This record gives sequence, C-alpha cells and structure tokens, in this order.
Amino acid sequence: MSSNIGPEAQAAYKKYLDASSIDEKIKRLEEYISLIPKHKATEKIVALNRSRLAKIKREKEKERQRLKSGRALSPFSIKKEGIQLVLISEYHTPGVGSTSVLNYLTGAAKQKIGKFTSLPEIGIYEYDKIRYQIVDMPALMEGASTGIGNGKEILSQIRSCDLICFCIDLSRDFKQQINFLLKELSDADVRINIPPPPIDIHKTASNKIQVFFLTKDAKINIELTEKIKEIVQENGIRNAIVKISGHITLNQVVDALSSSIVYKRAIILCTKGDLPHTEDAFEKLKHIYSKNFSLIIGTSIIKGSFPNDFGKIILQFLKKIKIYTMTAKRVAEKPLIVDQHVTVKDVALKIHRSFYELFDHAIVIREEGRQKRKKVGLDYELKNKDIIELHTT
Ligand SMILES: Nc1nc2c(ncn2[C@@H]2O[C@H](COP(=O)(O)OP(=O)(O)OP(=O)(O)O)[C@@H](O)[C@H]2O)c(=O)[nH]1
Ligand SMILES: [Mg+2]
Repeated sequence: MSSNIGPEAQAAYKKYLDASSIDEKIKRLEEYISLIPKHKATEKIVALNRSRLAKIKREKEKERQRLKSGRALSPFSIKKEGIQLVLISEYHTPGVGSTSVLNYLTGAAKQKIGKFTSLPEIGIYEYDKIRYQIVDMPALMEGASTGIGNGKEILSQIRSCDLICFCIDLSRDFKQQINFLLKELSDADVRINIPPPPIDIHKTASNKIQVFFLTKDAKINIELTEKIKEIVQENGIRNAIVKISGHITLNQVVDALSSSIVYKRAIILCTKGDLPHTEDAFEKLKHIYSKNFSLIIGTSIIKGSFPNDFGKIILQFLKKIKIYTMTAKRVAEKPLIVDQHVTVKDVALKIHRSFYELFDHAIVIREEGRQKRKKVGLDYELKNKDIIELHTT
C-alpha cells in the first residue's frame, strides 16, 4: 500500500479488508476513500478504489434484484384477487380431478390436466360480474403443517383464502380422503365450518381480569368465570377484559387465546360422478359429512355436469351479498362484495374512513322495495343488489 495515504486511511483500508458483509464492505471502503489525502500522488489510488466501490455497489444491486424477483416469482406467493377459492386434495389419492375443475371453471389449465400438479395453478372464474380466483393447489401431504411437500406455503394460502374446496374423488375411498384433509388442516390449526368462539379478550392496563357475559344465553356463572380467569392468567395475561357473547366451552377459551387458530369455511366438491358406483358413494358421503359440510356438490367434468350458477351458490354459502356504489348518478360497473346484513356504516368504512367521519346521509335504491329510492342513515341495513350513494357534509 502506498505510504502517501497516511495511517488513518491505512487503518480504514484494513477494516475494509476484514469486513464480512457486502454492506459493511461498502461502508468501510467509502470511509477509506474519504480518508485518503487528495493530491496528485494519490489520484490513481482514489480512482481505483472508487471503481472498486462502484463494482461492489453493482453487485449489491444485482443481489437485491435477484432476491426481489425471486420473491415475486415464488409460485406460492399468490396475489389475492376477488373471492379466493383454494382447491385441495389428498396426496395418497392422486388425480382426483382438481386441475380439471380449475380448467372447467376458468379455461386456465388445459395442458395441465392429467399431469401431476406440483405448483399452484391459478385461474379467474367470473359469474355475474363477480371475480372468483380459483387456486388449484398441489395435493396435501402427510405432515403438511411441518412443512412437508411445500405444506407451509400451501397452508399459509389456505389460512388466508375465502373458501376451501375439498376435491374428493367419488370413485375412490372418500372417507380416507376427507379424514386425511381434516386431520392435516386440524394439525395446522385451521378450523373448518365452525364459527369463531363468541369471546373477545382485550388486554387492559387495569390490574385484574374482568369477565362480562353480554347476551342472555351467556348466563352469569361464577364457576365458569373463575375458570376463564384462570385460563387467561395461565396464558400470561394479568390484565384484561373478557367479553362472552354466547355459549362457550373452556376449550374455546383456550382456542381464543391462540393466535394461530383460523376459522375457515369449506365445501366438498365431489369429482368423477360419471364413474360406476359413484352415485351410491355420493349419497353415503352426504350422509356422513353433511353435518360438518352444509355444501356438498357432486360433479362430473367429463360429462360437463357442474352447477351453472356455481358463483351464486358460493356467494350464498359465504353469506355475502353484492351492492353497487353510485357517484354523481353513475352506478359503478363492478359490485362491492360485502357480508349479509351489512349497514351503511360498514360500507362507508369499507370505501374510506372519511365517508364515515364526514357522513351526512345515504341514498339507497332498491328495485324490489315498495319505496324504490330512500334517504337513509348509518344504521340502515343493506340488501343484495342495493345501489348506494354516500353523501358527506
Ligand atoms: N371419469 C372422469 N375422469 C375425470 C374427471 N375429471 C378429471 N378426470 C380425469 O382424471 C385424471 C386426473 O385429472 P386432473 O384434473 O389432472 O387431476 P388432479 O387432481 O389435478 O391431479 P394431481 O394434480 O396429480 O393431483 C385425468 O385423466 C382426467 O381426465 C371426471 O369428471 N370424470
Ligand atoms: Mg392437478
């Protein structure tokens, strides 16, 4: 090293050589360059190190881009669009026909039928101007929740989707398929077709746990109250308000304290209903599982037998309705999908908080009503196909 650069810069250079990360290398090299006395004799050293610095920065940028695109391209990071339905099947019964269902609904997977699906396939099914994103997942393997067979990625999508569709081959052992899927989902803390427990636990600053029973059927019960307090305390919570708004079991209290548990809606989509003995199997399946699954659909893609109002059926099952917003007398082309019994307030908040904060009144147009056009307030309950115009102050 040139002696023209002085001891401080030399020390900085040594630190640069010792740097272990790319960020540190950049920092140390910049430090070193700034410490080199700038005159004719050091000109070349400065130039050399500046180009060295530029090279390292280019490498860093390349790495950043690589990571970014790698993330964006991960086939499991699916950008949700519309109402998301995830088709799942069971690994030991390959070829149940889930890709065929995806292709039937969306036309997106013709070349993929009959080929083992190892990565998610996606298509958009549109019904009545509502978009449904259909995600055909690779079959779930045993131990999916521990990560086997991309289990963690598949389950993460399942946890955030709107509807899980169990794809079950009627020509093979349906019990084995359904029970397997139920077990894997249960192991992954995904609860199927049960409402979340009617309990709300709110941490507070007060120095105690208070339990309130909010509804008539949640009768005040001293023994239950004490047990609930105990369970909440065991979970490390010392100060909280616990609101119970319905019948509750202690197991549900435990569940409510676990943030990993999700509550999902699921249906069974039976496939290959054209094959021998499947009619019989379909009846048996319904008999056994209709208690847990209020929607079980029998299909045959080969015969083209599939509900032609599938979108409507799904919307009803999810207890959703569509409403249209209107601005300056123009009705939006695309509907807004909201929960049944939604109020004007919910819609205002959904569109933008300011609509709620500055709310003055709303105009609701309902084709089926006696009075077609109504001026309403925040508490007004909306119905399917209502048109709503929000007015602010
Ligand atoms: N008989 C009959 N065969 C079907 C039906 N639907 C799909 N198949 C056939 O079943 C085979 C598997 O279909 P896929 O749609 O690829 O099944 P998959 O569930 O996507 O299979 P994997 O991705 O391997 O899990 C293909 O040969 C399809 O033609 C149906 O309704 N009836
Ligand atoms: Mg497939």
